[in-house]
Amino acid sequence: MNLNEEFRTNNEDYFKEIHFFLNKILDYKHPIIIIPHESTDLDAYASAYLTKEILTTLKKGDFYIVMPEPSQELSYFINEFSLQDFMDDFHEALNLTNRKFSIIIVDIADPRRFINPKIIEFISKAEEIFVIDHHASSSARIKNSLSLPLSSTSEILLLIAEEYNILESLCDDRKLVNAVIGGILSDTAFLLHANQTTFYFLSKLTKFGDYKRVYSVLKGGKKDISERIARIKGAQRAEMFRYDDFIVLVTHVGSYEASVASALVSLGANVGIAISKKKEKKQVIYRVSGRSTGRLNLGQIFTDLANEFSGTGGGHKSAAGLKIHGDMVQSEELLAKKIVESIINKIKAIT
Ligand SMILES: [Mn+2]
Repeated sequence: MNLNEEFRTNNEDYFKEIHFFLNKILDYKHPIIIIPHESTDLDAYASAYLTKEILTTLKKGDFYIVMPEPSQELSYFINEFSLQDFMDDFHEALNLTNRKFSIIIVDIADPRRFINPKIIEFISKAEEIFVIDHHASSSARIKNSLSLPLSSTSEILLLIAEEYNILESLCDDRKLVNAVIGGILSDTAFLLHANQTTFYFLSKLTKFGDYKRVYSVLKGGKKDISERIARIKGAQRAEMFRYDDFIVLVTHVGSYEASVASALVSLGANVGIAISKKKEKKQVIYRVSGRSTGRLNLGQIFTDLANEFSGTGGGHKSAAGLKIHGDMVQSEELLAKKIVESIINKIKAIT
C-alpha cells in the first residue's frame, strides 16, 4: 500500500462523516456565512478561508467570511503575507440579514460563546448553524456538526479537500497555503502535537507555500527592536541561583518583563524572573514577571508574595505576574532576593 492508499484506509470513518456533513451544506440553496471564533487565531482564520474556497469550488452560491476581531498574532501574520482581511465579505454579509442564510462556525463548537453583538445577531437570524471544529467539547453537540479529533481545524478542511479531490487546485492559492501552514504550526505548537495526518498534509502543502518564512514569522519575527534589546540586556544582566539541577535566573529590565522572563527560560532556566521598576502616577512600583517550566506552581508563589507585600499577583503554574508598591520593599535587590528565596524554598520542599 502506498502512502496515499494507507492514508485513505486509516481515515475511512472520517470520510464517511465528512460526506454526511457536507451533503447537507451542498444541498443548501441560500448564502452561507462562515464565522471563525472571536479573537480569531491562525487556525480559525485558515479554516474559514479553506471553508470558503472549498465551497466555492464545489458548488454555486454566495459565501462570506465574517471575521470578528483577529488576535494580535493573526493581524501581524495577515500583514506580513498580505492576506485578505475579508472586510468586503463582512459588508456584503450585512445585506443578508433580511434574507435567508445559514452559518458555519469554524474552530469553535458552541455558537453561544460569541459575545460580539453583530455576530449574535447573525446567529439569531440564521436558518441553520453548522459547526466544524477539532476541540473536544463537553457541551451538548450541535446536530449539524463535523467534529473530528485532529490537531487543527485546518486539517479537517484539508481532509474534505482531499476527499473531494480539490486539494491540488486549492494549493494554487499561495496565500491560502501559507495561512494553512501557519494555522497548523500554531495549533500543534510547532508540530509538538502533530500526528500522521498533520505530516501527510504538510508534505503536500510545503510544495506550494513558504514553510520556512511562515515558521520564522510565527517564531519571532513579530518582535520589534526594543523588545529584542530588552531580551538581550535581560540575559546579560541575569543572576543565576541554583539548587541541584534547578536553575533560577533573575534579571531587571525597563520593560517587556514577560518576554524577557520567557527568554530566560528558553536559555535553560527552570524559572526566569524579570523585574522592572516603574513610575505610575508619580509612585514607584515594581512589576515582576515569571515563567517556569512547570515543576512548581509559580502562580501560587506569586499570590503568596503579593499577600506578603500588599501587592497584586498570581497566574498559572508556568506563567505569573506580580505588582508591588515601591514603599513595601527597600530595594530592587532585596525584592529579587525575596522572590528567589520563595522559589528555592518551594523546590526544596517538593524534591
Ligand atoms: Mn484550532
